[in-house]
Amino acid sequence: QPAEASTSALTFPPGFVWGAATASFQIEGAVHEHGRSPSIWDTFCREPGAVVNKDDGDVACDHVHRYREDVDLMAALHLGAYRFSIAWPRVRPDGGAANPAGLDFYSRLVDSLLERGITPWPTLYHWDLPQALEDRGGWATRDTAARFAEYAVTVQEALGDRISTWTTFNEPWCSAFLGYAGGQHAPGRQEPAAAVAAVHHLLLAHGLANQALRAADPSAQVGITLNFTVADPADPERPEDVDAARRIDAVHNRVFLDPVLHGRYHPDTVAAFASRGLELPVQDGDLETIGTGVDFIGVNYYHGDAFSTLAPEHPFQGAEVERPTSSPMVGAEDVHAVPRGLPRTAMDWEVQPDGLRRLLERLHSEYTGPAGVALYITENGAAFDDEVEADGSVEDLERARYVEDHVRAVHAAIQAGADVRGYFAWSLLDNFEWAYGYAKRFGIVRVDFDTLERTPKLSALRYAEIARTGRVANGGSVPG
Ligand code: GBH
Repeated sequence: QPAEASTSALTFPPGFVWGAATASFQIEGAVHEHGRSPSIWDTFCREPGAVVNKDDGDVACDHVHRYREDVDLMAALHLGAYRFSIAWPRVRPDGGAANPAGLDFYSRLVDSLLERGITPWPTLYHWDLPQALEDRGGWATRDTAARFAEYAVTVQEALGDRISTWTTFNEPWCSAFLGYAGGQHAPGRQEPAAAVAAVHHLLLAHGLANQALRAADPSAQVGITLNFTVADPADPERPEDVDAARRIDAVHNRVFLDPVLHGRYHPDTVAAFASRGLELPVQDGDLETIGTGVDFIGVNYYHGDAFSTLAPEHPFQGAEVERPTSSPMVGAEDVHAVPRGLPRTAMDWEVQPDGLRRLLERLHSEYTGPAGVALYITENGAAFDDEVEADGSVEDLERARYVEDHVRAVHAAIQAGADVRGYFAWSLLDNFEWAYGYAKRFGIVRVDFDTLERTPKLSALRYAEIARTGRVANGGSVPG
């Protein structure tokens, strides 16, 4: 194991943030407590065939009742920050009036983090839209953006005195395209026109909330987290594949990057949607609102892909769900992800740390650098089939290596000049992995879903050393 044997270490800049991330619906449970109303995920879980094993979020990690224990765990792991999300249906049930009991939970969570010197990093939306708002059209409806801005103000008023950094949305790509076009995620609609409308309304909601948060606290840092795919042509010599990668970039990455950072939609994105006869519902002034400056872009990176217009002989395996779904790649439905022979995780996602370095360098040079906007890795991690030893420990060497290899890739991007200021491991805990239910484990901490007992895995202990020292062993060249 030459990586571990090496004596040299890579040192991160002082102040670099080391954290871990979770999301409300994936860990909280307590879905009926203190006035929380159903979200689109509560409904979707009851849809036949939508979630593996018919799993739901009713108990999840029971974090609402165990948050103190979880915060203790974070402190033991030397985490400097904790990225969590706030459940809109807990704070404004049915999208209606503010609910003090729901807000109080987050207030207590924030206080216990601060008591242990852990910076709270809240995200306002990680996919749990109040069902009542979906019943009125959800993100396909413009009004939802205005409702979101009201909700953001409610949270700001309750927590703003203790929060320095806000993230408006987590991965609006998933909300729009998996939720409204592909149907893999709640609300499970398969209407490309609704997905394109959702893109614009999610962005508008981000812009309105960004303005409201800044007006309430001019010193607050506000950003948005996007999920990226690093799109390579499967065969760089094949013009159709080069074009396929360009179109995936347009409908996956540029679709949110350009409006947020350049105040316009990229022509490739507009063209991709137009190829399906679809148009973004832009009204006067929207792009100015959406383009209101941000302080950072949160980067969620799991894997890249090689793309081709030719179907691969051995395609990636999708979710083992029974419900029929469609392509989420509106305007690029003819494009296939082609396995390259790289190692894969339990999600069947290719492990390619160097994709993260390339992504960060590209974002910095093309989008964030020129605007003076910082980058944070807000999610990175992997599902593997963990084995529990007789003594209850989990020696998840693959996950530990995944994290360390990606941390080294972040270091390389910083060396190349990218302004990256933090890294959050996904996830603190094994949790409800959306359409895969509890069947896929991303935690650096194991959760026994019968006893709800938490046990740090080897990956947690190794990550804690990185967080404590701000250094990672120099593993030599980054593979992939
Ligand atoms: C993140 O999303 C989520 O923020 C988090 O809640 C989740 O638990 C975590 O990652 C692990 O899944 O095959 O065309 O559907 C995952 C982002 C975006 C990664 C879609 C896989 C597949 C593209 N995902 N991508 S497609």
